[in-house]
Amino acid sequence: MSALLEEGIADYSRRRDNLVAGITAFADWLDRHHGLDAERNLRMTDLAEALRRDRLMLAFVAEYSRGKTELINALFFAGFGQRLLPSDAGRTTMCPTEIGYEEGLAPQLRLLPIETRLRTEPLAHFKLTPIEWSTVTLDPDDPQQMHAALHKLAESRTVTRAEAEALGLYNPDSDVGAMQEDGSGMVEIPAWRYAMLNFPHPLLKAGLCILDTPGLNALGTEPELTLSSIPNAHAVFFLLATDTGVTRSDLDIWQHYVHRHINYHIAVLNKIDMLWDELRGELAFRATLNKQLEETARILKLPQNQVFAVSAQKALVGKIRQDADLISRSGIAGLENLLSDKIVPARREILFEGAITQIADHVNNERATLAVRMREGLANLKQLSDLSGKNKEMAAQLRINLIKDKVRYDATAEHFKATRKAVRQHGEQLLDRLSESALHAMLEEARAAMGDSWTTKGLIRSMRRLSEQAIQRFNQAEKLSVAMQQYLLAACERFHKEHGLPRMAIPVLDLTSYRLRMDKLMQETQEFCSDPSNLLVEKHFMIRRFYTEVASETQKTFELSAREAKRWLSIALDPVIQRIRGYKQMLDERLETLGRIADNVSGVQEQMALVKAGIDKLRRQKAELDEIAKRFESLHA
Ligand SMILES: Nc1nc2c(ncn2[C@@H]2O[C@H](COP(=O)(O)OP(=O)(O)OP(=O)(O)O)[C@@H](O)[C@H]2O)c(=O)[nH]1
Ligand SMILES: [Mg+2]
Repeated sequence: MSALLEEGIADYSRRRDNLVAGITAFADWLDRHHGLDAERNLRMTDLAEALRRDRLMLAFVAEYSRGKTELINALFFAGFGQRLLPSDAGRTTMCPTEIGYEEGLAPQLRLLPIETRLRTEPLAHFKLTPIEWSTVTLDPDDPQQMHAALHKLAESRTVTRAEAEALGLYNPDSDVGAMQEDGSGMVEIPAWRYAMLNFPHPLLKAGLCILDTPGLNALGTEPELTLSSIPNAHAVFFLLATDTGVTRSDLDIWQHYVHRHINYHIAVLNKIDMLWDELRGELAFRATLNKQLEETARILKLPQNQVFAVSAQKALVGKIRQDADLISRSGIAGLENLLSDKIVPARREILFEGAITQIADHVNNERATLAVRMREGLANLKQLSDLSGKNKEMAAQLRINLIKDKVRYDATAEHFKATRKAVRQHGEQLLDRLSESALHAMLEEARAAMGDSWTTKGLIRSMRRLSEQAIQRFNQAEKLSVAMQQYLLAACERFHKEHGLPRMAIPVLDLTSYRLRMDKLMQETQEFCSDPSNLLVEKHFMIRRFYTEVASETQKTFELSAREAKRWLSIALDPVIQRIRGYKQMLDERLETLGRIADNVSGVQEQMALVKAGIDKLRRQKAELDEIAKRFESLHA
């Protein structure tokens, strides 16, 4: 692993840890000065936990034998001194492989048997059900053992055509999305459906997650890859080989599985060592390579700076032999720099900006509230010092004025109750739109319609209807989310305009990323439904499988948006309510002070001392909070 990449990842982990520490410090401050309630505490922990669990997902997609696995070996696992993941001529990686690290889980390879394809549950379900997987423990100190164990990723089995067909892995009418028959009626199929490699590598520990995929034939058979994993990856590496150029099936994969999604794409022209030719010299090599690079960028419609030329194999060999010249000629540094300078920082920005903004708003609201209280305390002090030596009728008059202020303020506070109610009602409706039971009813209806339908057309019609209904529900939820945020903003503006309280930051509920997911899903479904090859009667199996994944992905998106909305609802009103309470308390205190003086219960000096002590306490709180705010500011840098 390059020093730069290592540094980039280490910096990422460090900043993430600092952020988590900052959040904890703020939660502690709230606890000491407000008595942090259980719910708020939970929210802070949630935010910290979400940061800790964040994953940066890189997917490697290409036709078979382009060198995906070799590149992963070279980029991440050369330190083992050998080829760790199986990479060989012809089809090698037989099942999609997710490589990452989950804390608390021993190094291991988990494999999902291919027979699970006979069942209706989506892949997401199996991922949550460890018992369905076959597990091999790995010993990171023993590269031989690891190498042997990882060979399972290349395992295949031979079954009859009927068996392969039942598994949805063989289709006599099409060679897309299926395995080939060998002429004797037998079909070679993968032994495993999916693999998860848990491994304590520094990059993986820092939150990097890699998805290695098999070539074209296998991509089409697992809709979760095409509907969820690949579109949701943070970056997709698409590989080509110099010896084959851009073939028809390369283009098929690029167009169907990569380019149409909005993630960040990198094309990698691999195996440049095949162009190395001692007899032709460096210049001729460069010329040929540049021509191929330009051609690739043009065909794939990618900017040149997103197309890289490497030799994964020579990079791996160079790293294992510590041959600096070979490493340099392999071109791997270009990709490593891209990861460390662009992909990792971009992800970090999104993640950090989101979390920091959220927490910084919260801190700033607290700071503003403290400032208001201090300002009012000082005004109170001034008024008291003006009072000293004057008669107590003066105190009574001041008190009457203050009561008028308070009546006005109470009216605004009362008005806010209506806002609160409206926001809550909208929130409930929103959650109802996205609720599991609502979706469940829709899915059941679609499932029943599909069950009754004997024709492919009927199946397709039900699926289309389902996707339209789902997006309609999502639209309604999004509208409600906009409306409730507007209510809240209007209410805050009133406190500002009528009572001179500083404006405050309201937490933002942003469902855009989920809307994009829904739009994409809708588009995928429409395309699937209008693809003539899916209208064949034999494709019932495929349609049902596709349906299961659409349902699962919709469910996931609804669930995530609902969770986001719930979180928003639980925090959105908080800052305003805190502010209302704080201001009211302060008005009450001033009234009480004036009351005591007017009623001769206490002297002006005595009250002034009390108010001063109060201000000192606020100053100390503010100093602590300023320190915490500084921590967050330094994270922005
Ligand atoms: N000459 C040369 N061969 C390479 C290079 N990269 C990979 N190969 C070879 O190409 C073959 C295929 O590599 P893999 O890494 O298995 O390819 P893959 O894309 O993972 O293929 P599947 O797993 O089947 O989808 C292997 O024999 C590699 O050693 C390279 O840069 N140069
Ligand atoms: Mg492979």
